[in-house]
Amino acid sequence: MKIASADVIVCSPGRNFVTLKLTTDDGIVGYGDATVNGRELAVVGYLREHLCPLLVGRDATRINDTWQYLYRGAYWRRGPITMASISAVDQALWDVNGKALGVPVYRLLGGQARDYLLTYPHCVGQTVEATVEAAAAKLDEGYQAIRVQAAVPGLATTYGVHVSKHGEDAAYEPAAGSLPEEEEWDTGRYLDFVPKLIKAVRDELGYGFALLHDSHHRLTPIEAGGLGKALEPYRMFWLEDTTPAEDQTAFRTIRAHTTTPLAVGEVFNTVWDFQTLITERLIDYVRMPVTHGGGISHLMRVLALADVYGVRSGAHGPSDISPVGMAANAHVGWVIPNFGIQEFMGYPELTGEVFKPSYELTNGLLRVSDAPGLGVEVDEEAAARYPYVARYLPVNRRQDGSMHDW
Ligand code: CS2
Ligand code: MG
Repeated sequence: MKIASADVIVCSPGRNFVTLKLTTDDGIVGYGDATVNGRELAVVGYLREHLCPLLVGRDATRINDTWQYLYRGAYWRRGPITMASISAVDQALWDVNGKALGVPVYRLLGGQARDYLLTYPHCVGQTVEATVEAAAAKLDEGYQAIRVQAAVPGLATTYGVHVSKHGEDAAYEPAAGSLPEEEEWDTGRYLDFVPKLIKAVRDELGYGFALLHDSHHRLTPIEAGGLGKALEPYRMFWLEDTTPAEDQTAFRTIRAHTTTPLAVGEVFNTVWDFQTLITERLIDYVRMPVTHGGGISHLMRVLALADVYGVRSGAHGPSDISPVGMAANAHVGWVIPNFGIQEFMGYPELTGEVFKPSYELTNGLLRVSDAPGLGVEVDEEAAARYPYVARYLPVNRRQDGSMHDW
């Protein structure tokens, strides 16, 4: 079974997605997600100009060799663009091989290890009361885990809190065709506010569910340690991305000051980003998803290392990871011993016109289907109706005008 063609589909049904399509000489089609939010066309260029020509004619059954060829064979290794591109090839090859054998990908990965995947949605509000209300509504729907973010009093904008004209959480759907929105940040106000928000959620709704919060890389190590400590009474499931993610050693300081569980890695792309964090037991959850982490093959290796050190999975699952990437996350979660949780932010309605996943989300529990491969169909005619739209993520400035991490 040889790869006969490699094509890149770029579409924007509600938001931008980059999808690699591999077709074999016997007509089997496999898909892989390569979406890098706000830098989509860089991945398109990497795939179209540099990887697709290498793929045509290759043996589609040699997933491992192709991975090594693309990773070791490139002098310039790692980085989000390279690894999302390699990931898309890897996902598409697993999809092709599942379809060729008539089995879901999870069967090729060793088979089912659990009956469902616990997921968490986003609960946001402009006030503490509105956030508690949003959280209560999700718990009423049956969710057993929730992430809460609320507007910080005194700041014009807050990460993760954006109520669109439709009233939904559209925090990560940047305005089309414009320059990045500028958000405002003040660490002191944030640190004063978050323990109050989390306390209100526990006081009002109790402890019978997993509670998560995301700091989006905005704190120093000692500020993060202090926040983790302040949140200890509220038994968080995790505190996410406290410090800028480049610095693995920052977690030594954070860990020394708090027992609040820590999650990091949604912007990581290889096992090397986790080497210190995992082997020194500095984190509890790996946020790296299949799409940005070199594919199913590479994420499985990272999670095998994590398992040795008692670290579990918690894959990134925002709406900028396509349903193909979400399905790939789900197949990995289905088979590994150390599954923790899966983020499932949900998708704009239009996305469903292009991507038809067969996984099912019921009462916050995600189940993969027995459809061959990854189990996601892509309607290319529908994709053609929604061309790419230039969109940036926001940037962040402190009140004195200087840049801060977003
Ligand atoms: C966020 C992301 O889901 C999360 O935890 O941190 O939504 C992130 O901001 C976006 O995916 C960026 O593309
Ligand atoms: Mg995050």
